[in-house]
Amino acid sequence: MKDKLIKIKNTVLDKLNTVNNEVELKAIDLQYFSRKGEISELMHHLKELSSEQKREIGALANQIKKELESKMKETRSFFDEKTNLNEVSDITLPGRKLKKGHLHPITIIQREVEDLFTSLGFSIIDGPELESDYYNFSALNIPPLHPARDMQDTFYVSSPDDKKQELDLVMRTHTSPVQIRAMKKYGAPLKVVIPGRCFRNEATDARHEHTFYQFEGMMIGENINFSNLKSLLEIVGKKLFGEDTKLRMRPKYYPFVEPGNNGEYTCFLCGGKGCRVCKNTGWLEIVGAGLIHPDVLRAGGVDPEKYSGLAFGFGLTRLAMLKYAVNDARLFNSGDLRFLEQF
Ligand code: FA5
Repeated sequence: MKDKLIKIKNTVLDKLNTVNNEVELKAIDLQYFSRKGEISELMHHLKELSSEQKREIGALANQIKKELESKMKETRSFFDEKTNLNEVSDITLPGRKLKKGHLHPITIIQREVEDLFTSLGFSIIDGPELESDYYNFSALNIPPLHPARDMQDTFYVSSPDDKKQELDLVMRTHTSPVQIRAMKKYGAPLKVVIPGRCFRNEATDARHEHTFYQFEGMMIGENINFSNLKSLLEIVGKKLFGEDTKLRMRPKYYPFVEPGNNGEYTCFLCGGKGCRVCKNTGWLEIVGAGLIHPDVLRAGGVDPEKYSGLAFGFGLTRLAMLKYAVNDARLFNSGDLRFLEQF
């Protein structure tokens, strides 16, 4: 009888593990668990046993019965759940539309400018956002205590090894430090663009964010001169703002270029007549640029006697503001979907 009980147990467990539907489950229920089922039948024969056997086999029979009933209950609730699910899903209903993500406006404009420069043979490279004081300032001719540091105050960070708190790491204030890194890594001649995020300690307003994007470019070769810079910036202006766009270059001091200048384009909105966007000047200040200072070439390991270079830096955030007529730079990092969903 003990063997029979164990055989029934194994058979029922096998069947419950492979049962496919409720009809098959019902059949198992009838065959084994009903009043006239195989388990009840077997229990019936208990009375024929000696009292000692009754105690032993009875206990085993009860334990097996409990175990099988619990497995039966579990299997039944599995099918019940399945049925419930089937009841609530109406396959004729139209599907729920999944919201599609899209590119951030600054990414859109970054890709547009990248496409232009790759078509002109430039490579796109990257650099660290947490930069050394040396690359961000000193190697670019901005030594400690140089007044140009005031224009680009930033967030100074101490590294765990910086026991003396020398604060030699900074959140980079511009993409220009990558000029030095690129020269050191690739040498000359070189044609690269460097899009990236920058940080400054600003009293923020509609035109100044603490976190913003720049787009740097540099070209080094033999006989690179100011005409190369001018024609390159002209091409960019026409691509970004239309064929009629004109460029004017006015002197501006940047310690890492000589001569340095500010590139301005005729306002794309009024065509140079003067309007709200260009503050009635007809011109939009878009890019800082110049010929790379010999000291900077040297810091990058490039011989200024043999090579010369040009460099420029656009504010991508400002470009996006102009292109999409956004009146506050702070909106780009706000994470506000009412703003972002418009692009
Ligand atoms: C620079 O950062 C230079 N590295 C650019 C450069 C590169 C000059 C190569 C010469 C050669 P400037 O500080 O002017 O320059 O910043 C360049 C642009 O970054 C600005 O014209 C502006 O569009 C953008 N910018 C600067 N600060 C902010 C800010 N707080 N918020 C938004 N955009 C900013």
